[in-house]
Amino acid sequence: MKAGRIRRDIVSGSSLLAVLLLLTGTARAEDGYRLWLRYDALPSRALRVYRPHVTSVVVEGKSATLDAARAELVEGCAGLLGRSIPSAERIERDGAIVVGTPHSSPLIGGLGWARQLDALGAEGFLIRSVKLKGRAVTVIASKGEAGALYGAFHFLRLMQTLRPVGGLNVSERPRLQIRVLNHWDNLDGTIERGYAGRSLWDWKSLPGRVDPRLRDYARANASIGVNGSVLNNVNASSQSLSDEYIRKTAAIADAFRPYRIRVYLAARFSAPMELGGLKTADPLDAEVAAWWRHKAEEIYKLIPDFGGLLVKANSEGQPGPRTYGRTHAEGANVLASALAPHGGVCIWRAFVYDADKDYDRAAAAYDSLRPSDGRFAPNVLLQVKNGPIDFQPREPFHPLFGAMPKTQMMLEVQVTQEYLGQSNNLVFLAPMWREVLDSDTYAKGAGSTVTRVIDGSLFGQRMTGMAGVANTGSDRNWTGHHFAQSNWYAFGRLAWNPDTPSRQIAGEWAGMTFTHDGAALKTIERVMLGSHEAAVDYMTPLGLHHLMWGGHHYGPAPWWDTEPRADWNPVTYHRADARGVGYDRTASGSNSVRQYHSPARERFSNLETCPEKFLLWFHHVPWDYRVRSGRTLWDELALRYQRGVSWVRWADVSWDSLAGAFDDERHAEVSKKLALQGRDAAWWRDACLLYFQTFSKRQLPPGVERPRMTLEEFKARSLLSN
Ligand code: GCW
Repeated sequence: MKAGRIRRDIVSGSSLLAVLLLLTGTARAEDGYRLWLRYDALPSRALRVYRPHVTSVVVEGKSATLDAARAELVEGCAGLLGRSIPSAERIERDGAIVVGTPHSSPLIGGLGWARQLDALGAEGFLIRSVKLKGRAVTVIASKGEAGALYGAFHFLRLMQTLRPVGGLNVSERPRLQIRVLNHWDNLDGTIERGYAGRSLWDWKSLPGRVDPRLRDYARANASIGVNGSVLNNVNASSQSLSDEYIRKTAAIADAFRPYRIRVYLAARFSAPMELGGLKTADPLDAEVAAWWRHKAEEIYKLIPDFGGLLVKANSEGQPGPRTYGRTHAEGANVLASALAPHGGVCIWRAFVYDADKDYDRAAAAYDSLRPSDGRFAPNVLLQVKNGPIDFQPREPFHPLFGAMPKTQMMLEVQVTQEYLGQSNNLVFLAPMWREVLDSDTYAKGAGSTVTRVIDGSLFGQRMTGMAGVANTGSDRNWTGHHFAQSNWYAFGRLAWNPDTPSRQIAGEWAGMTFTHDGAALKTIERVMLGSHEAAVDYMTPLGLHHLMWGGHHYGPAPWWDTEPRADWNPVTYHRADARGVGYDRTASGSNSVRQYHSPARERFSNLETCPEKFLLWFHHVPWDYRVRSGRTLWDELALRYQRGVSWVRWADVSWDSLAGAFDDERHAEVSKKLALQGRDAAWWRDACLLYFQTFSKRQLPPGVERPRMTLEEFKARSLLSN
């Protein structure tokens, strides 16, 4: 008896050793590659609590997705709990984690949960602590395998964030159906607005060789519920739809499929001409329609779960239906009807603007798309950027939300930080996206939030979705800045549930990515949650927008007036003069405020009621106007810029205080980036204030530091090349 126990101890001791060796063997530098899916051993107090609840993983059935769920749980639980967790065929003891669908698993089929699971759909799941076969077990069940996989990741997240795993009764389902990353990746491997290396898709070696990294990309996405990737740039090359590239795309789709990521492609509207040799791409031309139909058939033959096509049309030089005098709806519908028999969707971007003389770019998309309301085919979604200009540090919500009740609308946010310090500035974007989601469009009275437009509850739209312009690349840590990973994470969490609070997202991510130490976590969360407001302060406070250097969009150039199009020049947007600063979009100006429903329209129109954060977006305001603080506009502007700079210093000191709380490697790398951010913030403040001062002719108020260079010096060199 005694000998037997000792022997067992030796056996379990040696398997523990094996796990430890395995962990050391696979332990690599803390380079950020593992993202939030780090499965290092939890603090010992957590181990004591969790270990009895997790003793084996029982995933009945075999399929690529079930295998993925099993592998993730076995590896994740072993890592987190510091001991090997076997995959078992059946429930043999307390603490089994039973995963699957009623179809794949007789154990789950026997629970009688079919009705509840049906209600949660193929991507939703239940996680419950129950007694099964006389044992205390945890069941992760879904109607579909995708839901089982999402449930597995959810369960791991509970442990990674030190939440209880006993007495569980979790019920989840995604609020939005299409949760898709848009990669602006070019076929030559470069990425438009990408700041983390080159494209993850190595087109040259596809389809023969598929980079194993794609599996980790898919895992990461599945862990946050992202279920689609548009692989190529919306400024699309026709080549992406060629036979050759469809075969390459199919290889990527194969790699993603176990993780339930569907691939989509961006389509160039004129592809029937460039690839098919047709004389026109007119959407009402029968040959053009046939070309798209055949193309769809060809794609679906190789990729049966292909998601669909994304189109940027008649925008920034892209071809589109307007070229042929057709509407956007006519353009979208020709692709949609080709995709419909296969269950695919056409996602049509609303980022369209013209260059009529004296027009207001903020009004353009609404004016050109709204007349098409009710004319789009049932499998078209209109993808609308959060604001009416272009992913600026802060914009009011896009007036198209709430303006097209008969059109299915998706929200597009930019995860890559084109206008927010790229991969040098720490800016956590969940609060920015929340601000838009929570905005009230008043389309059907108070409470008609953007969330309710896109989740379908306001207008009863059948298909729903959210897109994020991806920030991933070939950099070892995927996103350039370690904290930019949090924006990828936040995108997934908000697309799953657009009501998720920013604080929760920050806390989860930081806990999984950096540390379980409560005090350290609080500090990281505080830095994250204040970072967007701070960036707005040091870049474009009080509703200013589009002040950046042309071309690369990094750093300030409010003086810029040499772009061929006026609507690419900062001077068009700030309109500074001797009297004041800001864009009058009220009835006395461009009147684009008319596009908002009442009472938002009146609130924005009135200088007294306009939220201060949008003041200069909607109004041209005199330098001596008294803002709510009682200060003049000029003083307030200067102090906001200073506040942004001071915040970065505070963040830097806070970050320093975290030394030793986790690995030195990532700590040092973030420190370096914070130093750059400090430089950038001061640069923005100084360059903008010196420039605006040439109009305001006022002194900087006390508390604002003196610029370290002259305006001419700032104009002479771009921050990026500095
Ligand atoms: O933000 C702007 C970018 C362009 C981009 C465009 C768009 C893909 O500067 O690089 O083009 O938006 O969203 O289409």
